[in-house]
Amino acid sequence: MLKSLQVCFFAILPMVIGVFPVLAGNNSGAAFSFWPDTGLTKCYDATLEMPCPAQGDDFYGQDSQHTGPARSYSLMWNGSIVQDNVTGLIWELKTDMDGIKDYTSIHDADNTYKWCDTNTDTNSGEEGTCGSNDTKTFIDQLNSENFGGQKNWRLPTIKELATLVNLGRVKPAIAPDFVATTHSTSETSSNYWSSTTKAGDPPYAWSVNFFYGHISADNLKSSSYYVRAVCDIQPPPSGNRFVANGDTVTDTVNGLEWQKATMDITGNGVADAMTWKEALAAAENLNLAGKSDWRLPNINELRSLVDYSHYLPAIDPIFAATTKSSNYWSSTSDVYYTGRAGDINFSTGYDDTYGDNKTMGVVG
Ligand SMILES: [Ca+2]
Ligand SMILES: [Ca+2]
Ligand SMILES: [Ca+2]
Ligand SMILES: [Ca+2]
Repeated sequence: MLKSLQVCFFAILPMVIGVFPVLAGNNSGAAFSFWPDTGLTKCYDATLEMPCPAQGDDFYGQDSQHTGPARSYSLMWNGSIVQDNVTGLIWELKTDMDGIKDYTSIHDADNTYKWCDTNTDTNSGEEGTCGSNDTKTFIDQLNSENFGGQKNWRLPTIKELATLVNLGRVKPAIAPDFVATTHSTSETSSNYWSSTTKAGDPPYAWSVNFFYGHISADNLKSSSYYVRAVCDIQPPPSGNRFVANGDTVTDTVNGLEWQKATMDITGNGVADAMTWKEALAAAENLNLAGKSDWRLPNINELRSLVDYSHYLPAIDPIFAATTKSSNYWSSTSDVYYTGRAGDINFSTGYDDTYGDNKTMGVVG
C-alpha cells in the first residue's frame, strides 16, 4: 500500500501507506467508482489550525493540499431527490424535520427505523428486527410509490453512505443540500443506517454519525436509527479491481496507485508506526516504482481500500499479507477535535481520529 496510509495508529502508532496520484478512492460492493474529495479545506498541526505549510516544511502534504474530485450535487424532481455528480448515486431528500416523528409520511426526517433485511443473499445471516417501523418496510414503501421516478431505492452500503460525509464541517458533517434534513444533535444520537452487516458479528450493522461524520459498527440491528435511501442509475463497476505490479497495486476502478507494503521508514524490513507529522513527511518523501509524487491518502481514499466483508484485516486479499490489523493514518484532520487526524483500523474497518503527539510504538 502507499506509505502514507499509516499515519494514525491506535494501541500503537498508526501505520502508513503511500498513495500515488491524488485521486479519490473507491470501494468494493458499492455502485460507484469515485469518491468525492473529503471537503476539508483548512490545515492543522498537531494541536491547532495553521496556515497551510510549504512543500518541505513540517506537516506538508495534508488533505487540504491535495485536491480530489470536487463535491457537486444536483437537485432533481422538484428538489425531492439529489444526484451526486461525482459518484452518480441518487439520494432521497427528507421533509418536515421538526423533531416530531410522523410515520404516516415515509419522508419525515424525524422517523427512525429498526434494521431489517429478509434477503438471505444480503443480510449476512441475520435479518435484524423486522415488524413495524423497520428499514425494509420503509424501502418497500418508497419503491411502491415510485418516489422521484425511481423503483430501485435501497439502504446505502456503508461506503455509499460515507460519500455524503463532508469533513470540512460538523453538526452536521454533510453537504449543504442535506443540512436542513440531517440530524446532528449529539455524538450519540445522529446515526443513519447502512445496509452493511458487521463482518463476523451479524447482529450488528454499520452506521454513519453525521454529527461529525464518523462511522461505526457498534449498532445492534434492533436499534432505531435515521435512514436516507439511495438508488443508482449507473451499472456497478465490474472485473478485477486491483492489479499488482511489483511494489505497487493499481486500483483499476479509480486509477489510484498504492504502495503495496506498509511503510518501513528505517529500511530494516519491519513496518514502522509513526506520528501524523512523520507520516505526512514519509509519504511525501517516498520514492517507489520510479515515482516521487507519493502522498498520504485522504480518509476517503483510505476507506476505499476497506473490504467490509472481511476482518483481521478488513481489506482486499491482494493487500492482506502486507497490511497490519491495526491503524493507518490518513491526511485528513478532524475539524471538531482539533489536533487530531483520521485513521482507518484495518483490523475491523473502523475509523477514528488520533492526536499526533500521542506516544506511539513501532509496529513490527
Ligand atoms: Ca483534499
Ligand atoms: Ca417531522
Ligand atoms: Ca522499520
Ligand atoms: Ca515527493
